[in-house]
Amino acid sequence: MRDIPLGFATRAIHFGHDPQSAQGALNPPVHMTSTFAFDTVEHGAEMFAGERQGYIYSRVGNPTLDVLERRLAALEGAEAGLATASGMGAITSLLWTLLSPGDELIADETLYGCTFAYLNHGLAKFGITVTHVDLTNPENLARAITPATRVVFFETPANPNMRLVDIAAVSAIAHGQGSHEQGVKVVVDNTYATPYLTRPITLGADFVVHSATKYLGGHGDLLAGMVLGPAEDLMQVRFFGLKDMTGAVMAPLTAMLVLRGLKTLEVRMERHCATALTLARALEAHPAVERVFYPGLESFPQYDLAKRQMARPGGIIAFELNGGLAAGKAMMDGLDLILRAVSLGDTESLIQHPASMTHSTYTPEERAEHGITDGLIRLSVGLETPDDLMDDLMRALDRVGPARQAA
Ligand code: 3LM
Repeated sequence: MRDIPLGFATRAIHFGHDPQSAQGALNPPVHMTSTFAFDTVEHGAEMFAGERQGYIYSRVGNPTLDVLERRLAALEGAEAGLATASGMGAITSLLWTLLSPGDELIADETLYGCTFAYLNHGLAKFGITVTHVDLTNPENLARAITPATRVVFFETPANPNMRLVDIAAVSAIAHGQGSHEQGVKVVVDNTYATPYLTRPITLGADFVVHSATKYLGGHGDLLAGMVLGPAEDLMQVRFFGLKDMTGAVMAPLTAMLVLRGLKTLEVRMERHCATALTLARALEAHPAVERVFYPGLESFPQYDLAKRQMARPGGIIAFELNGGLAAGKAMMDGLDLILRAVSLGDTESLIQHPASMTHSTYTPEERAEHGITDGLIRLSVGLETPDDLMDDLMRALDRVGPARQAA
């Protein structure tokens, strides 16, 4: 191997698999097995005791998942990775490992709906204090950390309103001020950005979680999650959080599909981002649109941070119409090509209404407090011909009016 670092796409295609170890097969074999036979009883016992390397049972490890875990770790700049059955499986397996009753978790104000529910309705039930802090100003974290704080958790960009958090600034504060002897761990949900746009661990974060259901898989045909972080910590997540607490294990066939998705992550993200910027500009110029939240627009409140922290501004746009929710519903129902569906990061463009769909796990009061307005619309820009998406969107907007002036 060359000793100069390999590029992102090269790692996404090759890292962690040598065809010569698999009879020349370009793709890693899919190990469809639940269990693994031991040479001798003694070897099996040594593996259980952690004194011998090897596979035991696919809830603990599987060679196909291994390739994916090592490959995504290489893309995120992490020591190790862990594959899970879904994004929620990744978040729950990690946090059940890091937290105990009496501990505090500090989270940003805006989070994906089921993450919010898990923290506030789940963890909180088991004696863990969940405190929401506006992390768009990192100084707020310095004021909020207490001796009980163990974890800081955020998304950037956040689902669904696109707010950003400065990963380097928040990590510096978390690591400098945690009075707990083990320090405050920073966990970043990197689902929206993907490692192609942002690598939180290289900016100081301790762990990254993903819904690999989204851009990493990329084709809307699977549910998957990933945790990335220090190898020793991930061993604990594997042998406790995943093995005993959630059992949220990724299937080998899913690992193969995520590996296939990763191969084209760079070219897909380039196209998602280019089309999203074009659509965001057109939305901003349309008289029916009140506000557009897209990190690539000069009007975006954190435009400078976006330029510093993201290689490109991403493939998701959030916006509100002048006519509020009623106009938004009429506009979404008027679309012919863009599909009304939750999820994101797929080849198909998907549009949805967070308040009644992905973020309906919040009460209306909670949504108001956490920056999720009723009129907000989320568009995940797909890989269709950009002009077709533009036509569909503009036609639907013109119908709810006021229409654009003829050129
Ligand atoms: C959605 N999001 O449409 P899974 N973290 C983030 C996410 O966006 C998601 C998860 C974790 C959506 C799913 S809503 C019913 C559909 C930032 C998922 C959870 O467990 O793989 O779905 O990931 O916004």
